[in-house]
Amino acid sequence: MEVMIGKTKLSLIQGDITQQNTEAIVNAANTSLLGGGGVDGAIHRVGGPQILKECKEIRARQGGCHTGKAVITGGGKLKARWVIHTVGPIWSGKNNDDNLLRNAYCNSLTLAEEKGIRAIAFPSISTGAYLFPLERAARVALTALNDFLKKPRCLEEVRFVLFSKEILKVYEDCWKEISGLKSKLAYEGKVVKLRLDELLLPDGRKSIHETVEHRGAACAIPLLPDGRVVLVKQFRQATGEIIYEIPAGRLEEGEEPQDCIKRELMEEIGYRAGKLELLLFYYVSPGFSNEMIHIFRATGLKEEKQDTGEHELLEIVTLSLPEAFKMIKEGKIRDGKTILGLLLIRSKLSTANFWNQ
Ligand code: AR6
Repeated sequence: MEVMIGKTKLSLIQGDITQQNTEAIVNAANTSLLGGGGVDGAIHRVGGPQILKECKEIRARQGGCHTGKAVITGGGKLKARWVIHTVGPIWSGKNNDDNLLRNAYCNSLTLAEEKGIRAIAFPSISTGAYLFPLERAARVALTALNDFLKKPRCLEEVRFVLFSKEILKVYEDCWKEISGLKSKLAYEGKVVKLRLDELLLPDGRKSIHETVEHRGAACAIPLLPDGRVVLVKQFRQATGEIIYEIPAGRLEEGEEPQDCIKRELMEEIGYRAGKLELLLFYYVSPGFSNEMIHIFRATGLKEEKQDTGEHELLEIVTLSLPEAFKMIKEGKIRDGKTILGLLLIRSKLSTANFWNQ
């Protein structure tokens, strides 16, 4: 079976992993990296002693390979130029088995990407000597791949090489289930969209994941020449209370964070920033939203005529930094980006080079 996932071809075939002509093949290794039975034994047998020699060098450097991690060696006499050795979990029936198996696939794919590898072949990791239930392993493997390929990648082909007709059928049926999963936009508003994605869980049940899509935002700590900071105070419908915040705004379609915050500084507090430095960017709540915020430090502020637009209900508050830090401590400033931004400024004030601490 062959299908395209974005620009990457997924092939599911019956065969022997040692005979694949892909640029890399993946070995279902163990933590010692010293070889074993099954796929591992076959790869070392066909690839010759060079692979074991390189595995021993890796052992000398880092002492083997933890479960879920991956390392790379040359392919010795194999057709494949590279062998990625990963260690799947030994089935224990605990929830973490799924995570570790997922990690084995994700770390192998990431390593392949880092090496610029275009085509890679996987066996069915953990489902032989390590006794991971086959259907469950197929769900974890194919879901991990499907999720990995949601971002643009340079991989052109990912091939699963399954040892028997029966194993191939399990993987094919599992792919049919995954490709039938639905995703729908439940709500499209001015500020957010709500997307509902059907997910296939390792035990075969389906669940719905709710994602709040948001274009992202930019904010800034505006520092006046005398060291005071300018905040805004306003009633927030979502919290039902008045909140202190640094100036911030939602990105417009295609807008750069820097341009967004320049505009917001003018609109919210009536200042033009002479200098904007990016301090940090972070996901606000990755459990359910893709919103990312960029935090800047704004200095060289020049007062301009305030262009309030929709912001007429804002009250501008100017505080010394010690006053602002005290308000954080007392729980009076409780907006995440404001706390994070102010604490960053505080660290920068007290150390010459914040990031090299
Ligand atoms: N090509 C493709 N698939 C194969 C091949 C092959 N040449 N040989 C076996 N399989 P296993 P694990 C299938 O036991 O469960 C080793 O001793 C096999 O039918 O190789 O991750 C290591 O050193 C099964 O479906 O890997 C570890 O100690 C799948 O590959 C331990 O086994 C995986 O079986 C790892 O166990």
